Amino acid sequence: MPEEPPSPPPQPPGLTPARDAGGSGAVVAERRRARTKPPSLYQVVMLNDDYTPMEFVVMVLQQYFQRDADTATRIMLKIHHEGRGVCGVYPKDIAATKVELVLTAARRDGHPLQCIMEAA
Ligand code: TYC
Repeated sequence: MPEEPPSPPPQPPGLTPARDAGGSGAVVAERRRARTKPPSLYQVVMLNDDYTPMEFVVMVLQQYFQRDADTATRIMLKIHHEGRGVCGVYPKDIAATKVELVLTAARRDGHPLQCIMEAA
């Protein structure tokens, strides 16, 4: 019965055996570009309105975006004065979850706060 040819040894990710250019039988590993791309990032943006209390926005920034009180206040005031502000930058599914959490909390408390995500 014919025997199977031996399979090449497994390679760590990112490495591939090079051709035996020198004919010496030596096998070297070449580095390849990693096949996985980093996840695309989205910024979660909050929009100003005339009705949502400032304290609620500061609480949202602290609770859902892990901002300390000073940073949360600064971001809230930026939104208040400029119309919009970035709460944070995240991979797509995390950004979508944060938008959902903010909108749910705002509607629960009866505020018209708007929160969107956009490609960073
Ligand atoms: N403009 C609101 C007020 O004066 C405060 C506010 C800030 C609302 C940021 C929304 O995303 C917002 N009460």
